Amino acid sequence: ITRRIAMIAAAGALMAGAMPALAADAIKLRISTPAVESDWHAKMLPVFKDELEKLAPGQFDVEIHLNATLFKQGTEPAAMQRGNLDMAMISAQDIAKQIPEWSVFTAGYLIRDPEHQKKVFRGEIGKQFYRLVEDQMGIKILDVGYLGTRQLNLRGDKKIETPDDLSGVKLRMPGSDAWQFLGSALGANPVSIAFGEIYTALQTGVADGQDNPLPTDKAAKFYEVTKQIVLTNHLVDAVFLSMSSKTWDKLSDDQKAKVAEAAEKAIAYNDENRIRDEAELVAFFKEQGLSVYEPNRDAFRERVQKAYQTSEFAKSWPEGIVDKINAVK
Ligand code: KDO
Repeated sequence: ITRRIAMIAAAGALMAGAMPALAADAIKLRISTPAVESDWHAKMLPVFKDELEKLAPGQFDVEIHLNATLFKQGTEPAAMQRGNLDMAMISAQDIAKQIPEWSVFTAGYLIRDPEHQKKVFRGEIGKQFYRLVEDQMGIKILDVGYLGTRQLNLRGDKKIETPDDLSGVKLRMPGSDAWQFLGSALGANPVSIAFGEIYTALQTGVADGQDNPLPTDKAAKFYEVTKQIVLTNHLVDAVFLSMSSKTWDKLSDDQKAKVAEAAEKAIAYNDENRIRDEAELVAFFKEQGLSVYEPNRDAFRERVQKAYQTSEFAKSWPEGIVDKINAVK
């Protein structure tokens, strides 16, 4: 009997030894996002997967979950921190919940354009702020992606010139203090609703409007249930393609470099397409019958900047950070 047990054990060890060559041994990378399939930051995920497969064949098994089906919007950082999720595209607003300094990047009218955004986050300021996320949250930011410039999108047809015109408007914003604050800084009454519920909220009048970049308004078909887009340019928004440190730390140096390279390619794909789309989409929305126009942007900028400068958030910003961000050329 002892011999038979020894033989079975030896056979088991042999099988186990054969396993690493099989694909089952590939490192699983589960990504979760609320993004809809046709939006560019969703489309960049298969780009990431394909690039990684080219660079490191058979080493990774990238699994993409869209529409917040795996984790609810805003819960991705906690899921990565617990080790239940490998990757996500997180926002500055998500990070600011745990690292107050990060709220500086939730401020309207601070980052000027996509180029400024790239320079800020790929430069010294980015390094400093990414380190905080690594040290305090156990999340490794791979790269910054341009989500687009947020604009107001409303059901009603009352013309909006200044923040005062938004008084009483129920503006859907994502559910966190930093997002809600932006809604009130714009002059509206913010209501907290998850991304996946915006369409119905607009359709039924639970919300009078929402704010998102133009490519997202198109991808999620918000133009079907709204009448106007007010080009406030109030937030040059970012998504940070990130990985749980629990997963990152398992990778070899070579695998880390390949993941970073694939991430950069995916982000480049997102950014190029999104920037091109933003330039072309005004015409699309006009064809759909929406009125699209620029309000008095100076009035919005002044009100929003003042709201942030005098806010509780600003008290946690590192000394001189706004000037440093402004000075990035
Ligand atoms: C949104 O809910 O309005 C938002 O644009 C916020 C972003 O941070 C990001 O979560 C985005 O939704 C989703 O990726 C869906 O596009």
